[in-house]
Amino acid sequence: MSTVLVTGAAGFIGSNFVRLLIEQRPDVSVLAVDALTYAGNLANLSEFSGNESFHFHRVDICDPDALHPLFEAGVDMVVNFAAESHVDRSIQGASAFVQTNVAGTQTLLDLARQHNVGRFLQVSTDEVYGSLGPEGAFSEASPIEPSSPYSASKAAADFLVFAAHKTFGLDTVITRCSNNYGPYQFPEKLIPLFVTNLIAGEKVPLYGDGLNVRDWIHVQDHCEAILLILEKAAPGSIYNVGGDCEKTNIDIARIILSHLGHDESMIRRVKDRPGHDRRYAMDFSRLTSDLGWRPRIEFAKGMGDTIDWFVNTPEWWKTIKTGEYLTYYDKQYGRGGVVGADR
Ligand code: NAD
Ligand code: TDX
Repeated sequence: MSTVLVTGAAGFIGSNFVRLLIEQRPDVSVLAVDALTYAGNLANLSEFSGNESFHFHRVDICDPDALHPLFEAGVDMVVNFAAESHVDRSIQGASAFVQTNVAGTQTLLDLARQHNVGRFLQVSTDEVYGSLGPEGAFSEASPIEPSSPYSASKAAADFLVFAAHKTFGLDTVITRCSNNYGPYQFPEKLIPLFVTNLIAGEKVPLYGDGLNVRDWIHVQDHCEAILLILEKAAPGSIYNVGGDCEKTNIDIARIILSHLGHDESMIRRVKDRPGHDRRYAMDFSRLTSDLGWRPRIEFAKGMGDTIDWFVNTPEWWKTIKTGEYLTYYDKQYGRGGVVGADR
């Protein structure tokens, strides 16, 4: 049985990836690690509590002493989702982003090297490439030109991962994906914020002219790409992952408004985000030609299902809005414990 250490496992994409691993790889033991910052929610992983191939540890990726025993017990692969992930928060203050996204990634790289980990997958983002004009798409050869403190910290981490490969021969791979949507996304991000506001009868804040473009991918497609790259990519490789689905923010707002039976009077125009990247688009042809991956979930269906998930799972996001979710760890598992069977 191989052990995969998944960091940031209680977040949006990390928890969806844990679900995929447990469903599709019964021979894998999942070592889930998360510091449970405001963005980490144990409810995202509660269905695995008691599952023999799942173990949760509340650990900060910047803490080598806490991580050491986990690596010592034997880790075959690391998938690093742990990050401060929200651009607006990075504009308010960058230090947590530098700490977790840069220093935390280096801490994991050092431990992976010391403990002969077989593969280290860094979950990166399209935002490291900066912003596009109206034409073209980012390829893996595009210059790294991040705009926000968030994307700058993710770019720094990418360079450190690549350096660990080149200098020390660590087997690393980097994935750079576009904007994800789907269940369990924290309701500070565009889609879950707009959906949950509207369900609660509140207006939705649209930044600037609403014409910024993002490429949207369902989180399940992203997770399937990560698993494929984890298992099949060549050491040192970098892969773009995209949804082939460009939408302006006003398009997204209109889709959500119409699905929930509202009109545009529920849009509140607000001041633009400073340094707001205008457009992202991904050329992921390398991933298609090398490993045969393409996104499978059609956007209209994926968005409809996602909006319905938030409509049908109000207890999930309401406990986030009230802050109650922050008490789950202490309530359910006590302090410093392991969730799931002992290793
Ligand atoms: P998220 O904010 O929902 O989850 C991040 C998780 O990391 C949380 O559970 C949080 O508690 C944990 N974490 C934060 N600091 C930590 C630390 N120091 N130690 C341990 N755990 C810590 O983010 P997400 O949207 O799931 O993104 C996951 C990864 O994917 C990030 O690296 C992000 O940069 C990348 N990414 C996200 C998107 C997207 O659209 N959401 C797109 C491309 C790439
Ligand atoms: O209230 C809002 N109003 C609004 O107009 C919010 C939260 C966002 N927006 C706009 C800003 C962006 O153009 O919507 C777009 C999407 O915003 P976010 O959901 O904050 O995502 P983005 O900034 O594009 O970054 C996301 O995709 C890449 C993730 O948060 C990153 O972690 C990932 O790397």
